[in-house]
Amino acid sequence: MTRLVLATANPDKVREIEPLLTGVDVELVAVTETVPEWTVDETGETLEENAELKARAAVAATGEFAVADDTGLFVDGLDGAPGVHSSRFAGETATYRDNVELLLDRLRHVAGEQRQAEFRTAVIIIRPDGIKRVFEGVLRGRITDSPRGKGGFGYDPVFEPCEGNQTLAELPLSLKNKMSHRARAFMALARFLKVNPDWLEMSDGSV
Ligand code: ITT
Repeated sequence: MTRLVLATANPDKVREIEPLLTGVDVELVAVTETVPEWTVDETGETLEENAELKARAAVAATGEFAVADDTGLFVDGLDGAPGVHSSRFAGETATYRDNVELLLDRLRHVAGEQRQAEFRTAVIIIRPDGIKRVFEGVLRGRITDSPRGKGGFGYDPVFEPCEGNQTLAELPLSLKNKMSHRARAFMALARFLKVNPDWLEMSDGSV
């Protein structure tokens, strides 16, 4: 079984992502389990660039296979904002609540189709020899007029997926974690690794 290092400082992500990789011959471990002081500056201009920065930093720190994800919320009526800046939309030290309040404020005169939005996740897996593969997951929905629900995190209380009339924060977490943008991107990775198991065996660039 190949160890696959998840480039995140958030240990909850391992629990969320592990079930999505069922049937793939990997053991998922958070990079901070091996290198506790691991950090990286997310200075990229796209989700893919940020995911690659994180994954490459994890390969550099561990010498192992690494995977990273980066997510943003793209709102149609805001020309795709907050996008790649979703975690610091309301400032460097913004809380989830600050970000949600700013989003609702920016949309207060925006109605109908312009409130449509999507979460996008980029997932990148990188081998110790530097070769990478990229996957994407998208969840479309709309931004509600006010927050609803206590589950999830981030923008979940104001995001209602197209299928249904509950926000992601009103859905059971187990259901959100099966249908989310992040789940879709990691399931695409899982499909790739199931079809190409050899990809995990070539690690030194000599083959
Ligand atoms: P890393 O340590 O893994 O980099 P991060 O905080 O940068 O974690 P993401 O790239 O996954 O997290 O997400 C960036 C922001 O997008 C995050 O701070 C949330 O505000 C928002 N977000 C991401 N996934 C979300 C989800 O499933 N539901 C609601 N908001 C989400």
